[in-house]
Amino acid sequence: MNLKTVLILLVLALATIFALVCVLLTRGVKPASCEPQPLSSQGGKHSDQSLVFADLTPEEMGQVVRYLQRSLGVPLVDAYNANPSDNCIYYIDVQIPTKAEVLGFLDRGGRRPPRQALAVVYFGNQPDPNVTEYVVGPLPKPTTHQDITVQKYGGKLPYHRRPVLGKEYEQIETFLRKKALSTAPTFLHQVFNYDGTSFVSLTSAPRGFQSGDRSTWFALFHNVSGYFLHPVGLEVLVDHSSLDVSHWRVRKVFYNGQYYGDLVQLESEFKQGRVKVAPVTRAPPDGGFSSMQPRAAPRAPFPLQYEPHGPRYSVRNNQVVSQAWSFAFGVNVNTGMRLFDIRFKGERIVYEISVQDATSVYGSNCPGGMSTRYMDGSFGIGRLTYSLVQGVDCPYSATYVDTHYLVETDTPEKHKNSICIFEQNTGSPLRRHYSNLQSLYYGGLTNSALVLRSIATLGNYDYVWDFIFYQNGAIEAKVQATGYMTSSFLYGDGLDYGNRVGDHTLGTVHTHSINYKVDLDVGGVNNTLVAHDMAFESVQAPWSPEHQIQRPRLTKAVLDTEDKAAFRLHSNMPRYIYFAANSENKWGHQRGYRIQIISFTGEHLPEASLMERAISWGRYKLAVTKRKEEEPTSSSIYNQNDPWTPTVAFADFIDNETIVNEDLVAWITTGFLHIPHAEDIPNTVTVGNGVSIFLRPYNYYDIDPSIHSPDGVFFSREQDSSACEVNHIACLSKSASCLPILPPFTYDGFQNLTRL
Ligand SMILES: [Cu+2]
Repeated sequence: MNLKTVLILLVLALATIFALVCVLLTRGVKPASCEPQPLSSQGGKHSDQSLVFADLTPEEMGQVVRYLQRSLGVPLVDAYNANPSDNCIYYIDVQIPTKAEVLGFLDRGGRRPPRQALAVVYFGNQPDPNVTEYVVGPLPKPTTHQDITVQKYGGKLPYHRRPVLGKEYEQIETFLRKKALSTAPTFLHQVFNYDGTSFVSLTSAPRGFQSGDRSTWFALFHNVSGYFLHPVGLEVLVDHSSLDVSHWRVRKVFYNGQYYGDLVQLESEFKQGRVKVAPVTRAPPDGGFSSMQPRAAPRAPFPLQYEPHGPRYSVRNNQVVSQAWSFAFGVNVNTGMRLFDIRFKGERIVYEISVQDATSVYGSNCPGGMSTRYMDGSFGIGRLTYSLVQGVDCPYSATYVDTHYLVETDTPEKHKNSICIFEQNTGSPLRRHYSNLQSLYYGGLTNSALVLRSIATLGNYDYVWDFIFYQNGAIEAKVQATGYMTSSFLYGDGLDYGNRVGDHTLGTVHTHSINYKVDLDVGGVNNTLVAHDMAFESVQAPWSPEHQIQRPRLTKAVLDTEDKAAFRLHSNMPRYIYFAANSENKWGHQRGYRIQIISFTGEHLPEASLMERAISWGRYKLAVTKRKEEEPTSSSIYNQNDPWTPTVAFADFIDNETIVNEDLVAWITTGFLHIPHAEDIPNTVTVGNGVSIFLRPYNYYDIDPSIHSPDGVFFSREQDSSACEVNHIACLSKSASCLPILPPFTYDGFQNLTRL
């Protein structure tokens, strides 16, 4: 055996040993220290009391449907198949009991409030078509229903305000294909090589200029993957206001900058050679530049997080509990995430924080684009919350929870794994100090935060909704936008309305505005709003009066009325605004929680606009009002299709009531301007497209509560920082040296969908 052979054998032997070790490790042979510890040793406890906030179960939804079918005394069609002239159940959601009832139950040993549902019914098959809202209860076996429409909205809900059903969109699509486009065969064939199926349409909204209108511009796109980026330049205004589908009409047609009465006229003028044509080559089925197919093969896996001893939080029913935090969560069909009874170390800080609406106002020189003011709550931020992909949408090992909805069908729909919960190590310190003066030591705390997330897909784009709970008692509500932009056909002065991002594609300028309801209860239900800021004062130096000092000084004010507590977007807002309790901390300061807003909003819509009142929450970056059961939301699903007579006009909430020592609610608007650019292709990225609000303790405690976190680290020069007893991080190489046992990848997000 020569030296070369010996070396080869040695290498082979080493490789075999290495492979064996790898196999053992990947098969899950691991030190015992990797086993999850029981949660009882981690802190908080679950309570079934939080079920008072729970979303309806599929069984409860079924009970309500059957009760309504039995009890309404009119024929009900399954909304999935309903014509505008039918009666149908639009949606069913939980009716959260009043705050007084809930607090009586949670805090004062009162009875459990009866469980009730809210059922929204379209009555198209009546002499006076309308939408009616019922409270149905008690669950699980309902015996009564009460019409609350007039009490809730101050009047009946005219039928024209109703959100458009999937069935109605389908009927419009059929109308476009069979009745409208079929009248321009030469034009469509010669310009687009249209084959009867190669277009898809995208709705705009609102749908007209005045109450009662239901005329929608539908922009046509090539039917390929990522079609939002493939406008063909043809848009059709469909009047679908009649409850009789056969009476629907085309009111206007737009093509490449020119307007026509209908497609018949467009066809005729085309044949006479009077139409300025801009042919668009059809993209490949994968969309070409709009395809989301990765352009590179995967290489080494991306970094993963794992929990060496298993999760340090627990999810049971609708409640999350961690060492320091607990809260109840749910999803409103329309508005999306809602959290209740948020407690830090057992003390309630927030009664409710919930998304209220998300709007986008577009500019364009095409009619669909220029008239689009989407109010996403009307399309259903909650119901459009779909299955999350482990490892991309949330950490691979997050806890995933299903949600159920009953919307536009009599059968509950399950969205599997559509909420995720995880504890995230941000990889940076929450606080730290290295001391090199006087004595040598280090103290620090890893910034590990508990996160609740869902992602809603509203047509073209996706909103990532996060609620983040930090170890210092702070809460962050964060929203990030991603997904496809929507686009207009590029012609003429299009570049005044956005950037060109494709051969014929204009990325159109638009706003994103989001409104949150934050019902803080700081040290009790009744709070006062206080502002602190800083102003410079000029003073003579006491020791040298001939010299001036520009000295920052605190300014303090109690904002005692709703008007003083409503801050317009462009007004100066004190930099520190907080909800103050009736109690003081050890240092004699009112205990408080501060509201801090990270936002880049601009004007939401000029107030001269006849539809501005429908989104008048957008006037204010922050408005604090006295909490009222009659003012549960800042927006309404009925505002989208009749913004000219808004069903809920937030501006009316601000009527200068006194808000000293009252139960207060903060309505917070955040958002940003989006001028789509080349790098929004194929998708808008979350980086830089996120905004958030923070709720942070302000003299609420006597000291930063994170000092009590068991994650803290401290060692001095005199100590052996590599010793486990001194520094628990030094144990990691032993206690966390195992491989995480990852569950297999699964995805059920394409099942159970009732309609695309
Ligand atoms: Cu955008």
